Amino acid sequence: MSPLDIDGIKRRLEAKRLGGKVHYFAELGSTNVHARMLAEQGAAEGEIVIAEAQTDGRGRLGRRWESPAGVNLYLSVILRPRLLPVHAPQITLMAAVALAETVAPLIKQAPVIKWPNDILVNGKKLAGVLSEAVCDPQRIDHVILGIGLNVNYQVTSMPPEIRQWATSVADLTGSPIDRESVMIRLIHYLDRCYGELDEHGFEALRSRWDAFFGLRGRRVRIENRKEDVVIGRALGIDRNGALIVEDDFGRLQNIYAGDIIPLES
Ligand code: BT5
Repeated sequence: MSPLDIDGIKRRLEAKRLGGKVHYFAELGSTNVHARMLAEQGAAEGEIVIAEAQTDGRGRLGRRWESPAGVNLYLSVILRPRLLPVHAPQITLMAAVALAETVAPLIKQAPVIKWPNDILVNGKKLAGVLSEAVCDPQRIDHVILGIGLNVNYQVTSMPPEIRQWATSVADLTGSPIDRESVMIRLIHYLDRCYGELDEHGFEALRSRWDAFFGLRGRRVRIENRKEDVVIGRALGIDRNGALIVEDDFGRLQNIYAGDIIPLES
Protein backbone atom coordinates (compact mmCIF):
# COMPACT_ATOMS: atom_id res chain seq x y z
CA MET A 1 0.00 0.00 0.00
CA SER A 2 2.34 2.72 -1.18
CA PRO A 3 1.14 6.34 -1.05
CA LEU A 4 -0.09 8.08 -4.18
CA ASP A 5 2.65 9.36 -6.47
CA ILE A 6 1.35 12.93 -6.63
CA ASP A 7 4.24 14.28 -8.72
CA GLY A 8 3.61 11.51 -11.23
CA ILE A 9 -0.09 12.40 -11.32
CA LYS A 10 0.69 16.10 -11.85
CA ARG A 11 3.11 15.29 -14.66
CA ARG A 12 0.62 13.11 -16.49
CA LEU A 13 -2.43 15.38 -16.07
CA GLU A 14 -3.67 16.93 -19.28
CA ALA A 15 -6.74 18.65 -17.89
CA LYS A 16 -7.68 22.10 -19.16
CA ARG A 17 -9.53 23.47 -16.17
CA LEU A 18 -8.80 21.19 -13.23
CA GLY A 19 -5.65 20.38 -11.33
CA GLY A 20 -3.77 23.65 -11.85
CA LYS A 21 -2.81 23.26 -8.22
CA VAL A 22 -2.96 20.00 -6.24
CA HIS A 23 -2.90 20.07 -2.42
CA TYR A 24 -1.90 16.67 -1.08
CA PHE A 25 -2.13 15.40 2.51
CA ALA A 26 -1.32 12.06 4.08
CA GLU A 27 -4.35 12.58 6.30
CA LEU A 28 -7.12 15.15 6.68
CA GLY A 29 -10.37 15.32 8.62
CA SER A 30 -12.27 15.84 5.36
CA THR A 31 -11.01 17.04 1.97
CA ASN A 32 -14.28 18.97 1.55
CA VAL A 33 -13.72 20.92 4.75
CA HIS A 34 -10.14 21.76 3.79
CA ALA A 35 -11.11 22.74 0.24
CA ARG A 36 -13.82 25.00 1.57
CA MET A 37 -11.32 26.81 3.75
CA LEU A 38 -9.03 27.26 0.73
CA ALA A 39 -11.95 28.52 -1.39
CA GLU A 40 -12.87 31.05 1.29
CA GLN A 41 -9.26 32.26 1.21
CA GLY A 42 -9.58 32.82 -2.55
CA ALA A 43 -8.30 29.55 -4.07
CA ALA A 44 -8.84 29.41 -7.81
CA GLU A 45 -11.23 27.26 -9.82
CA GLY A 46 -9.82 23.81 -10.45
CA GLU A 47 -7.60 23.51 -7.38
CA ILE A 48 -7.82 19.98 -6.00
CA VAL A 49 -7.39 18.69 -2.46
CA ILE A 50 -6.37 15.04 -2.17
CA ALA A 51 -5.95 13.01 1.03
CA GLU A 52 -4.58 9.54 1.46
CA ALA A 53 -6.92 9.02 4.43
CA GLN A 54 -9.74 10.97 6.11
CA THR A 55 -10.50 10.77 9.82
CA ASP A 56 -13.87 12.46 9.39
CA GLY A 57 -14.86 11.71 5.79
CA ARG A 58 -18.34 13.08 5.20
CA GLY A 59 -21.39 11.81 3.37
CA ARG A 60 -24.64 13.71 3.03
CA LEU A 61 -26.88 14.61 5.98
CA GLY A 62 -24.11 14.13 8.54
CA ARG A 63 -23.35 10.58 7.42
CA ARG A 64 -19.85 9.17 7.45
CA TRP A 65 -17.63 8.18 4.51
CA GLU A 66 -15.24 5.36 5.36
CA SER A 67 -11.80 6.56 4.27
CA PRO A 68 -8.98 4.16 5.16
CA ALA A 69 -5.43 4.99 4.07
CA GLY A 70 -3.70 3.79 0.95
CA VAL A 71 -6.50 1.99 -0.87
CA ASN A 72 -9.05 4.49 -2.24
CA LEU A 73 -9.36 7.97 -3.73
CA TYR A 74 -10.65 10.94 -1.74
CA LEU A 75 -10.60 14.31 -3.44
CA SER A 76 -12.35 17.67 -3.46
CA VAL A 77 -12.32 20.05 -6.40
CA ILE A 78 -12.90 23.78 -6.00
CA LEU A 79 -15.25 25.02 -8.71
CA ARG A 80 -16.47 28.51 -9.44
CA PRO A 81 -19.17 27.71 -12.01
CA ARG A 82 -21.10 30.28 -13.99
CA LEU A 83 -24.39 28.69 -12.98
CA LEU A 84 -27.45 30.10 -11.30
CA PRO A 85 -27.73 28.88 -7.69
CA VAL A 86 -30.85 26.91 -8.66
CA HIS A 87 -28.70 24.89 -11.08
CA ALA A 88 -26.01 24.00 -8.51
CA PRO A 89 -27.24 20.35 -8.30
CA GLN A 90 -26.09 19.95 -11.92
CA ILE A 91 -22.54 19.76 -10.53
CA THR A 92 -23.42 16.50 -8.74
CA LEU A 93 -25.05 15.11 -11.88
CA MET A 94 -22.03 16.08 -13.96
CA ALA A 95 -19.69 14.38 -11.49
CA ALA A 96 -21.80 11.20 -11.53
CA VAL A 97 -21.46 11.01 -15.33
CA ALA A 98 -17.68 11.57 -15.06
CA LEU A 99 -17.38 8.85 -12.41
CA ALA A 100 -19.43 6.37 -14.41
CA GLU A 101 -17.32 7.08 -17.51
CA THR A 102 -14.13 6.70 -15.45
CA VAL A 103 -14.98 3.29 -14.06
CA ALA A 104 -16.98 1.73 -16.94
CA PRO A 105 -13.94 0.53 -18.94
CA LEU A 106 -12.19 -0.78 -15.80
CA ILE A 107 -14.87 -3.30 -14.88
CA LYS A 108 -17.04 -5.83 -16.71
CA GLN A 109 -20.32 -4.82 -15.10
CA ALA A 110 -22.21 -1.63 -16.01
CA PRO A 111 -22.03 1.21 -13.47
CA VAL A 112 -25.38 2.72 -12.56
CA ILE A 113 -26.11 6.22 -11.31
CA LYS A 114 -28.37 6.20 -8.29
CA TRP A 115 -29.83 9.69 -8.12
CA PRO A 116 -28.53 12.01 -6.93
CA ASN A 117 -25.01 11.07 -5.94
CA ASP A 118 -24.10 7.39 -5.93
CA ILE A 119 -22.41 5.07 -8.37
CA LEU A 120 -23.55 1.50 -7.90
CA VAL A 121 -22.34 -1.70 -9.48
CA ASN A 122 -24.36 -4.87 -8.94
CA GLY A 123 -26.46 -2.81 -6.53
CA LYS A 124 -23.43 -2.02 -4.34
CA LYS A 125 -21.91 1.40 -3.78
CA LEU A 126 -18.61 2.01 -5.55
CA ALA A 127 -18.43 5.81 -5.24
CA GLY A 128 -20.22 8.77 -3.74
CA VAL A 129 -20.36 12.49 -4.46
CA LEU A 130 -20.82 15.26 -1.92
CA SER A 131 -21.06 18.69 -3.50
CA GLU A 132 -21.50 21.70 -1.29
CA ALA A 133 -22.35 25.06 -2.85
CA VAL A 134 -21.84 28.46 -1.28
CA CYS A 135 -24.20 30.91 -2.97
CA ASP A 136 -25.56 34.41 -2.65
CA PRO A 137 -29.03 35.03 -4.09
CA GLN A 138 -27.87 35.72 -7.65
CA ARG A 139 -24.75 33.65 -8.11
CA ILE A 140 -22.69 30.73 -6.89
CA ASP A 141 -19.51 31.80 -5.13
CA HIS A 142 -18.00 28.32 -5.20
CA VAL A 143 -18.85 24.64 -5.10
CA ILE A 144 -16.76 22.06 -3.32
CA LEU A 145 -17.10 18.88 -5.32
CA GLY A 146 -16.09 15.96 -3.09
CA ILE A 147 -15.64 12.46 -4.47
CA GLY A 148 -14.87 9.19 -2.75
CA LEU A 149 -14.10 6.22 -5.02
CA ASN A 150 -13.29 2.76 -3.68
CA VAL A 151 -10.37 1.37 -5.66
CA ASN A 152 -8.45 -1.37 -3.82
CA TYR A 153 -10.69 -1.50 -0.73
CA GLN A 154 -11.05 -5.15 0.36
CA VAL A 155 -14.58 -6.06 1.32
CA THR A 156 -13.19 -7.99 4.28
CA SER A 157 -11.61 -4.83 5.69
CA MET A 158 -14.82 -2.76 5.41
CA PRO A 159 -16.72 -2.09 8.64
CA PRO A 160 -19.75 -4.38 9.03
CA GLU A 161 -22.25 -1.51 8.47
CA ILE A 162 -21.20 -1.14 4.83
CA ARG A 163 -19.70 -4.55 3.96
CA GLN A 164 -22.89 -5.85 2.36
CA TRP A 165 -23.64 -2.62 0.51
CA ALA A 166 -20.25 -1.46 -0.75
CA THR A 167 -17.81 -2.57 -3.43
CA SER A 168 -14.52 -1.44 -4.98
CA VAL A 169 -12.86 -1.68 -8.40
CA ALA A 170 -10.57 -4.49 -7.12
CA ASP A 171 -13.52 -6.30 -5.55
CA LEU A 172 -15.23 -6.26 -8.96
CA THR A 173 -12.23 -7.28 -11.05
CA GLY A 174 -10.47 -9.56 -8.59
CA SER A 175 -7.14 -7.73 -8.79
CA PRO A 176 -5.68 -4.49 -7.45
CA ILE A 177 -5.16 -1.55 -9.81
CA ASP A 178 -2.76 1.38 -9.57
CA ARG A 179 -4.55 4.30 -8.02
CA GLU A 180 -2.62 6.95 -9.95
CA SER A 181 -4.07 5.84 -13.28
CA VAL A 182 -7.60 5.86 -11.83
CA MET A 183 -7.04 9.34 -10.38
CA ILE A 184 -5.78 10.65 -13.73
CA ARG A 185 -8.77 9.16 -15.56
CA LEU A 186 -11.15 10.62 -13.01
CA ILE A 187 -9.70 14.13 -13.25
CA HIS A 188 -9.68 13.84 -17.05
CA TYR A 189 -13.37 12.91 -17.22
CA LEU A 190 -14.32 15.52 -14.62
CA ASP A 191 -12.46 18.14 -16.61
CA ARG A 192 -14.23 17.14 -19.80
CA CYS A 193 -17.72 16.89 -18.31
CA TYR A 194 -17.31 20.15 -16.41
CA GLY A 195 -16.15 21.85 -19.61
CA GLU A 196 -19.24 20.56 -21.44
CA LEU A 197 -21.50 21.75 -18.63
CA ASP A 198 -19.88 25.17 -18.60
CA GLU A 199 -19.93 25.66 -22.36
CA HIS A 200 -23.19 24.01 -23.39
CA GLY A 201 -25.25 23.52 -20.22
CA PHE A 202 -26.57 20.30 -18.71
CA GLU A 203 -28.33 19.32 -21.95
CA ALA A 204 -24.90 18.35 -23.31
CA LEU A 205 -24.64 15.66 -20.61
CA ARG A 206 -28.26 14.64 -20.29
CA SER A 207 -28.32 11.67 -22.67
CA ARG A 208 -25.27 10.15 -20.96
CA TRP A 209 -26.74 10.76 -17.51
CA ASP A 210 -29.98 9.13 -18.69
CA ALA A 211 -28.10 6.12 -20.07
CA PHE A 212 -26.41 5.50 -16.70
CA PHE A 213 -29.57 6.12 -14.65
CA GLY A 214 -30.71 2.76 -13.42
CA LEU A 215 -34.21 3.41 -12.17
CA ARG A 216 -36.14 4.95 -15.06
CA GLY A 217 -39.69 3.66 -15.04
CA ARG A 218 -39.12 1.81 -11.76
CA ARG A 219 -41.37 2.18 -8.77
CA VAL A 220 -39.41 3.92 -6.05
CA ARG A 221 -39.71 5.33 -2.59
CA ILE A 222 -37.95 8.62 -1.85
CA GLU A 223 -37.24 9.44 1.74
CA ASN A 224 -36.29 12.96 2.54
CA ARG A 225 -36.88 13.23 6.21
CA LYS A 226 -38.58 10.24 7.76
CA GLU A 227 -42.00 11.90 7.72
CA ASP A 228 -41.57 13.12 4.16
CA VAL A 229 -41.91 10.14 1.82
CA VAL A 230 -42.96 9.98 -1.84
CA ILE A 231 -43.79 6.72 -3.61
CA GLY A 232 -44.23 6.51 -7.36
CA ARG A 233 -42.59 5.89 -10.72
CA ALA A 234 -39.21 7.53 -11.43
CA LEU A 235 -39.37 9.29 -14.79
CA GLY A 236 -36.00 11.05 -14.97
CA ILE A 237 -34.60 14.45 -14.02
CA ASP A 238 -35.58 17.99 -14.88
CA ARG A 239 -33.11 20.66 -15.95
CA ASN A 240 -32.43 21.66 -12.34
CA GLY A 241 -31.40 18.12 -11.47
CA ALA A 242 -34.60 17.36 -9.57
CA LEU A 243 -35.93 13.81 -9.82
CA ILE A 244 -39.35 13.67 -11.51
CA VAL A 245 -41.64 11.12 -9.90
CA GLU A 246 -45.22 10.32 -10.90
CA ASP A 247 -46.89 9.54 -7.61
CA ASP A 248 -49.72 7.06 -7.14
CA PHE A 249 -52.30 9.80 -7.73
CA GLY A 250 -50.82 10.59 -11.14
CA ARG A 251 -49.25 13.83 -9.94
CA LEU A 252 -45.77 14.77 -11.11
CA GLN A 253 -43.50 15.70 -8.25
CA ASN A 254 -40.07 17.28 -8.63
CA ILE A 255 -37.87 16.14 -5.77
CA TYR A 256 -34.73 18.06 -4.95
CA ALA A 257 -33.13 15.94 -2.23
CA GLY A 258 -33.52 12.56 -0.64
CA ASP A 259 -32.62 8.90 -0.78
CA ILE A 260 -34.15 6.80 -3.53
CA ILE A 261 -35.07 3.19 -2.76
CA PRO A 262 -36.24 0.86 -5.55
CA LEU A 263 -39.46 -1.04 -4.80
CA GLU A 264 -40.53 -4.39 -6.18
CA SER A 265 -43.31 -3.20 -8.50
C1 BT5 B 1 -22.06 10.07 -0.16
O1 BT5 B 1 -22.91 10.33 0.88
O2 BT5 B 1 -22.12 9.09 -0.87
C2 BT5 B 1 -21.00 11.13 -0.37
C3 BT5 B 1 -19.61 10.60 -0.16
C4 BT5 B 1 -18.56 11.63 -0.47
C5 BT5 B 1 -17.21 11.25 0.08
C6 BT5 B 1 -16.13 12.18 -0.38
S1 BT5 B 1 -14.54 11.61 0.02
C7 BT5 B 1 -13.83 13.13 -0.43
C8 BT5 B 1 -14.79 14.20 0.05
N1 BT5 B 1 -14.50 14.61 1.41
C9 BT5 B 1 -15.48 14.27 2.27
O3 BT5 B 1 -15.46 14.49 3.50
N2 BT5 B 1 -16.47 13.66 1.59
C10 BT5 B 1 -16.20 13.61 0.17
P1 BT5 B 1 -24.22 9.50 1.23
O4 BT5 B 1 -25.09 9.36 0.01
O5 BT5 B 1 -24.80 10.20 2.41
O6 BT5 B 1 -23.70 8.07 1.60
C11 BT5 B 1 -23.10 7.81 2.82
C12 BT5 B 1 -23.35 6.34 3.14
O7 BT5 B 1 -22.55 5.51 2.26
C13 BT5 B 1 -22.92 5.94 4.54
O8 BT5 B 1 -23.96 6.17 5.46
C14 BT5 B 1 -22.61 4.43 4.38
O9 BT5 B 1 -23.81 3.69 4.40
C15 BT5 B 1 -22.07 4.35 2.96
N3 BT5 B 1 -20.60 4.40 2.93
C16 BT5 B 1 -19.74 5.00 3.79
N4 BT5 B 1 -18.47 4.86 3.40
C17 BT5 B 1 -18.50 4.14 2.25
C18 BT5 B 1 -17.51 3.69 1.35
N5 BT5 B 1 -16.22 3.95 1.50
N6 BT5 B 1 -17.94 2.97 0.28
C19 BT5 B 1 -19.24 2.70 0.06
N7 BT5 B 1 -20.22 3.12 0.88
C20 BT5 B 1 -19.85 3.83 1.95
